[in-house]
Amino acid sequence: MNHEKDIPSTPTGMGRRNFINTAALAGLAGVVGCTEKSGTTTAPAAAPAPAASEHAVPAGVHPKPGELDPYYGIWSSGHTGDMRILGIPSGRELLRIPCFVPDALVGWGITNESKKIMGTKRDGSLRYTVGDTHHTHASYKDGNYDGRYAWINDKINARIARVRLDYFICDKITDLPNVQGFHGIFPDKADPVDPKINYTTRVFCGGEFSIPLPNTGKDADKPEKYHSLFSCVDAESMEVRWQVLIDGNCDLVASSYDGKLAATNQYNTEMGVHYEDMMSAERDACLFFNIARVEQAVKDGKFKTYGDSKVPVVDGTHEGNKDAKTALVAYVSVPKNPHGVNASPDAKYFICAGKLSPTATVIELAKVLDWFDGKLEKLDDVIVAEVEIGLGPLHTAFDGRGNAYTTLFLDSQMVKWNIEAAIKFHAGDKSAKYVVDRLDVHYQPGHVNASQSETRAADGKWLAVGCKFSKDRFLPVGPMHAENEQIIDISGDKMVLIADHPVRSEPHDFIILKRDLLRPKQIYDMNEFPLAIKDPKESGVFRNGKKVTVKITSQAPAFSLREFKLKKGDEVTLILTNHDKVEDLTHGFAIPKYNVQFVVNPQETASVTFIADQPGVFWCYCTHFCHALHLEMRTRMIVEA
Ligand code: RUQ
Ligand code: CUA
Ligand code: CA
Repeated sequence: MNHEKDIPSTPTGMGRRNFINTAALAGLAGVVGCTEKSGTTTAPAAAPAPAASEHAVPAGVHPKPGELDPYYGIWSSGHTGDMRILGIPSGRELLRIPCFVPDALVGWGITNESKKIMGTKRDGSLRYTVGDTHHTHASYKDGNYDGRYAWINDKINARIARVRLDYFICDKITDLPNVQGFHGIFPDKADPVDPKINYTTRVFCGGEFSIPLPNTGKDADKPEKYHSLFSCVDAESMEVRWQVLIDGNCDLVASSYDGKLAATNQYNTEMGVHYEDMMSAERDACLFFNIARVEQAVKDGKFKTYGDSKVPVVDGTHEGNKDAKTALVAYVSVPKNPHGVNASPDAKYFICAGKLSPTATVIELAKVLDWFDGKLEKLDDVIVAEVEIGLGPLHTAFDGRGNAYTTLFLDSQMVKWNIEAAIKFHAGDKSAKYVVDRLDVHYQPGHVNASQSETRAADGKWLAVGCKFSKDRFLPVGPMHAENEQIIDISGDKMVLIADHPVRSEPHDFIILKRDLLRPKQIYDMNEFPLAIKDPKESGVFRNGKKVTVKITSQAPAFSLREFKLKKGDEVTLILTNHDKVEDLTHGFAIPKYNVQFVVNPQETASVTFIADQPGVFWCYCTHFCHALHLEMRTRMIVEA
């Protein structure tokens, strides 16, 4: 650190910066809602944030026309319920992948193929049309992304979706049984037992809201019945492998590089069912799951099931886990209502941010394993640092050079701090200056991630900060504001704010990965679609009583059928295969008054089923501009009365 003089030493005895107790929560709520930025804090004077204009914009931030971004960003979208793909560092949005919610552009929730993935009720309508995606992570191999899959949560309906990263489409959605408020998600990075499996085979999911188990409506007033489940989903089959019943709740999730440990931070050890109750204790917990032991317990038949679910549920409660040598779960005490648990790229530490405590807690994984082995007597000794970093710390990213970057929601700042220095400070060396830099962001950051952050290949180039409030940073467009994702250059000692970009509300977590880790295909393989119409000559109307199949192909600028005839009341399944093989040659298919619209990408097949209940002539037309004769690309659907 060559700029130590600029940075004040770690503050001690800052009254306002001590743990925020319940009495201070009114103030917390105020700061969230108002435009004033932590004006009352006596924050350790951060080095003044340089105005972006003082710095030359490094080459490559805004790609020149035709240039590509060096990184993909995989973004959650919050309550728009989709996944977004961005180019980083430009922040250009390239794609939205509908997962949990319908999407008119591509016909997600309209085609039979997408409805099958989303799930339907008996009458064929969608089970759910809302979603809330917060956390997305991609599959690993050898500690880095392998470009197979990404997973994303739906907090509202406790579903996990998988996205294939070859085609950037959602291919499976699984319900987590007996879970409400499914929040954090993290794939494992290796198998705890078989060292040959050095890639993701499990995805861990945290259930945030405790509910009575089973949730029958009878036990609302029996606190002892309320529990949360930590779930493990098979990465390939997407079936729920097992769940762990815990005391308190889960929030976010992390996994270790050796596959032996997964963790969840927990803000409601109080098991409060009212807002105030959840903040009554000074400390909460970060739970560590011993994955090999959990799976052994399942194998040994030491589990229960709840309600209709067949998923084995093992006992991870305090009561059942007192003896370290047999414990499945370790409850590590961390300060008040922690948020975020993040794994450092050197594979040594998990970091829990304090949220209602101005601290970050560093937990050494080797010591957690020692505790499980009976070699460490006091579980508290797994904590190697608990240091003050600023107000409202939430999420942490890493640069691969030993530094952590934590969002300070209340301070509207990013703080860069050095993990080994923090450990030294905690051990008693008060001269260890662990805070390296502070930078104001705009405003109130929630999530943060750095390029390749939670991989062994963390490269310390870019930091993206998900600011929850944009306030005055963009042209005003009425009451609903875009959020502000800020791009910060972290390649030097000081963080440098490079760019703002607006995002439609409201993304949470995201990852940033080198573009060559993904190998997307831009044309489908026709064989992936069982209904593919391989030869345009197979097109036609095929009747079986009232059930009618219409087979059509598209090839710019025409559909294979110029018209097709139906009778009122027919149950129609229309199958469309796009025979174009040219990259980017997508066609659309819309049927007026029938609420049908979808696209077929090159070599893709999609189908829709509907009742021909309105007689008349309906011009089905291509919605996706494909050719000079795009407007002429139509076919007549004639429904006879
Ligand atoms: S959690 S700030 Cu899902 Cu932090 Cu979003
Ligand atoms: Cu085909 Cu437009
Ligand atoms: Ca609490």
